Amino acid sequence: MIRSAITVSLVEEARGGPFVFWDGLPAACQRAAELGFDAVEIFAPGPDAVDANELRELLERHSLSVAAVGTGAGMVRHGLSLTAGDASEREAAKDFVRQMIDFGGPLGAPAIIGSMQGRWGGELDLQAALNHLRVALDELGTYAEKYQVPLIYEPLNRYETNLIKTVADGAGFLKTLQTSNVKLLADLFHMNIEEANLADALRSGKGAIGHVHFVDSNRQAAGLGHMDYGPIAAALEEIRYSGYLSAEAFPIPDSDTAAQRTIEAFQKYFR
Ligand code: LER
Ligand code: MN
Repeated sequence: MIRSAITVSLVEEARGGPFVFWDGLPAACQRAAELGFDAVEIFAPGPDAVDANELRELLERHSLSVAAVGTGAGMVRHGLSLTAGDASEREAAKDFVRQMIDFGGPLGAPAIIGSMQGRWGGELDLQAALNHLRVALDELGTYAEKYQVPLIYEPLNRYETNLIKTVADGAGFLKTLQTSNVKLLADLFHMNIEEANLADALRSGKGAIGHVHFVDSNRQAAGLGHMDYGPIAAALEEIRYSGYLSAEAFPIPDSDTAAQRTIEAFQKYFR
């Protein structure tokens, strides 16, 4: 069964970014539970930003799970990238992700590689960057096995990466890995820019999609743009997707309205 999740950012530097809740985990968990979400997705500044016991207590109190943890703070805060030209920088990026896997793993939450994938350019050509990415995903995907969670890799739109931008290319790339523990994140906002047809793209990711960012065409909450969710819901059902639809959207006009609209759209199309 597809489950609902909503993002909370604890990263001040990311203000203005596409996360629904911004006022700390206790408030986010309380509101997410009141609205009927199954889980929260946490964008944290680092692996030690959240006290694990306090988080467990909050999750238990509100009967919530953690859908995933973002790793983008490695880029936003520390300028790290898994495809940096410099080997020691790539190692530092992998260390950061490993620590985020150690944060989410015990909670059953996979880590997401989004902006940490970086881009090619300058001294680094596309093939070299893809090789760095392949090595990193193989290493980190294998590392995540000890928590029995996958590693989630997210194709991004052309303005955020020049590596892999579509679900089909992402699925093809995952087939070149040694590990089978890396799954794709299908972010409907990125897909709306890059894919010719969103439903067909989701079908091309059959068996490879492990997480979905649920959002509208304009990166506002589902229902506030012009995304056609009917064919998307049909495609996800057809490929038997059973992970989270996680709201990664701007808090427009405000967090609470974005959260309410999201859960309404979720219930309309996926229940
Ligand atoms: C970035 O645009 C994005 O979609 C995030 O999920 C990646 O960190
Ligand atoms: Mn995303």
